Amino acid sequence: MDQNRPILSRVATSAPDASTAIDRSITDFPVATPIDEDNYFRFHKPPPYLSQISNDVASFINYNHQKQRKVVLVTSGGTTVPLENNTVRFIDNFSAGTRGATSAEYFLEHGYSVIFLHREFSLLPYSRHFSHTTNCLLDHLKFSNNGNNVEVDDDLQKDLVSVLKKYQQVKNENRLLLVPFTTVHQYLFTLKLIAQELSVIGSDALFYLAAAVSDFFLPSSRIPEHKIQSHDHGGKLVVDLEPVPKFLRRLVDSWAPIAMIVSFKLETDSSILIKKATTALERYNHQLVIGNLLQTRKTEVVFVTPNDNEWIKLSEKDIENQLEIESLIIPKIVTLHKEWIKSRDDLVK
Ligand code: PAZ
Repeated sequence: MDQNRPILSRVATSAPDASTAIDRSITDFPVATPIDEDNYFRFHKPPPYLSQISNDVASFINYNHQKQRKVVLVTSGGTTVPLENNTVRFIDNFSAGTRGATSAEYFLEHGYSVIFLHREFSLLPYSRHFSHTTNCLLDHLKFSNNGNNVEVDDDLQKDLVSVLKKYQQVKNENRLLLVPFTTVHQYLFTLKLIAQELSVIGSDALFYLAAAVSDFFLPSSRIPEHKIQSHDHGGKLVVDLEPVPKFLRRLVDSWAPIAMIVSFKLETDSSILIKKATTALERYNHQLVIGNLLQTRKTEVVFVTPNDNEWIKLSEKDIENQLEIESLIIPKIVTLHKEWIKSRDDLVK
């Protein structure tokens, strides 16, 4: 048998069947008001580990600010909505965290320090190159020294050396902080906390919100403690969810009012993408919405600003050369962030 043959069937079960993809043309929920914020954070218990994250984030920001580095918060991966307190079942979404993990690497290459708020066990910067689905490391190792040591195959040496060098440098310079979440609830509490910590560095902070955050959730007052039994409701499970308050407006207005904020808008229907992205920009009053379609998100995105829609697309050649679209997105954002900082500085002169 061929030793190098992968043991994983390389089919993509998460690729959507367009005809069954969801249609999100329904009207958006109202933005969160200070009262919604108050109620949400008052009636839901904060995750027990929040104070530890607070310390880690505060010292990371402080250290990097002293080094005069800009700090970007990259959110990545999908949030879950638990249906039970002792969670056996939960609602999830498709996001693997590719956009977030890839973007984080390009921000690091551009000198930023990165707080990576990610779904636990989703893709991470650097290690993503050798994840179980892309390039399983075990498939590229061989024994040496009579089976007492292992070596990496020649074909992976170059890539591994290059990724490892970047990873170690970033670690040595203390420029990457990984902060996990699983549920939408943990995500919101942690986002608020990090935003408030980042407000200390004003316009040097950048928010790059690429996580796929649930639109619906089950309030804690209605979550059963134990596993729902199949006979509980006459054999049927009817789930009645509430809309997640739209906290982006609170982030812009109150949590980090001087930072630059970039959000993503995902749709499946190309005919509504620009309209939804433009509406988001108007409602939340931030600096940039990047629109993308589920089906083409790895090869094209659109930058939607108050005056302009600019498409960024990989060419056939780029795709052949395995160029990542984030290598085109991030330099543009770095430029916009510089302009943002300058405009804020000019305001106070
Ligand atoms: O994680 P991934 O690379 O598979 O997908 C990235 C994405 C589509 C979740 C992201 O680009 C995005 O659009 N995030 C925002 C989703 C939303 O509209 O809430």
